[in-house]
Amino acid sequence: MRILHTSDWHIGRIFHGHPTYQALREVLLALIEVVRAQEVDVVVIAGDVFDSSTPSAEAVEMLDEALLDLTEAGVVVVTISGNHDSPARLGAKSVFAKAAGVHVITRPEQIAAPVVLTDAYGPVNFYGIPFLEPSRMRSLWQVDPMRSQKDALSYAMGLVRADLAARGGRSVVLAHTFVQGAEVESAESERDIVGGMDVVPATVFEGISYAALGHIHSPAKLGSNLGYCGSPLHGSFSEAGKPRGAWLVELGAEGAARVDWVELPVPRPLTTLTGTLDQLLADPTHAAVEGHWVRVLVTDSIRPLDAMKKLQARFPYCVHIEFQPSGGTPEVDSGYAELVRGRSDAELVEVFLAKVRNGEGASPDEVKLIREAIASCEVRQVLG
Ligand SMILES: [Mn+2]
Repeated sequence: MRILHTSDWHIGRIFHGHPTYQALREVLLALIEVVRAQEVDVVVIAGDVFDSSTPSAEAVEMLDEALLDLTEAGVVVVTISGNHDSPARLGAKSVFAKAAGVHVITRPEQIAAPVVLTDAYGPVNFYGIPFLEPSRMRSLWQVDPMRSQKDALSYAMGLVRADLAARGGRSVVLAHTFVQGAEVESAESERDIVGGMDVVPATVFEGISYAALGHIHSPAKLGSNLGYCGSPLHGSFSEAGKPRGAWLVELGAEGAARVDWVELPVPRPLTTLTGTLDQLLADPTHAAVEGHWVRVLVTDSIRPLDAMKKLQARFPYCVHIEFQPSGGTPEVDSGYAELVRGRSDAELVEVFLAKVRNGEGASPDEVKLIREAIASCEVRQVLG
């Protein structure tokens, strides 16, 4: 049996203000090509199908299209809800989806009710563990302690093992959680979710033929039969350069016989450029990345005017600027209190400018502007 492991589609995600539907559609079409070319039998999606618990109409439609394409390619689909998904929304109409071979597992009650598929070597049990919130599991399962992901996943895997012992056969587990060993691949785009390092030891998946993990957005192989495949699109600049793809798992008589990485296209790579504004706008070596998503670290000692507008004239997908003046950012030292004591409002602005511009104070024109602006505020205050 051939299984393609993908996860964290995050349909509907906004990347620095830009929708990602078209880019994701392109990658998913490539994934469907892989499914056909590699004669995949089952596609597993390990959670965070949508980016939002209230997906837009376009996001819902996009998932329907992708699932329809997959079923038309002749595969069975098994998926779970991740922490970004609303279990109720993702699971809506799942009874009908099931009739088409799309198994959507969003409720903890479904953990020990595997999707059983059969190949020449017998049954393969697909267990889906949707993202679990320990505090909610405590009341459902009446188990103590139930405080961490480790507690929740250990208990869930106990349910899986008990069911598997009774059934026999090979097993694939889908889970959306942070498993130990993947820390290095943890990036900005999931760190807000991961929060504290509530990690689950990889040993909870021992004895399972293959564990298809989701939650970490870059690939991480944690053993011969478990790992993360990451998200189809880069979600943050910290993921730049990390591959995008899926794991192709060949299940033999005894379990995972081989696990191969399948590269998927990157519609628009991410690049970080560093330099002064003039250098960035002139340097011919940057021609190759003009169409990339670009983050720029501007090193001018004085913050240049209209930097974003100028950069976007050359790099239309420049989405983020950070100012890192070459002399370093001046420290607000203890002497600052002394510096501002007893100053007029206009003087305060001038002192501040000199401070943040490495000593370069306001120009005569700026002094005039500052004084006029402050005077007009003072007049308004007097008038009430
Ligand atoms: Mn995710």
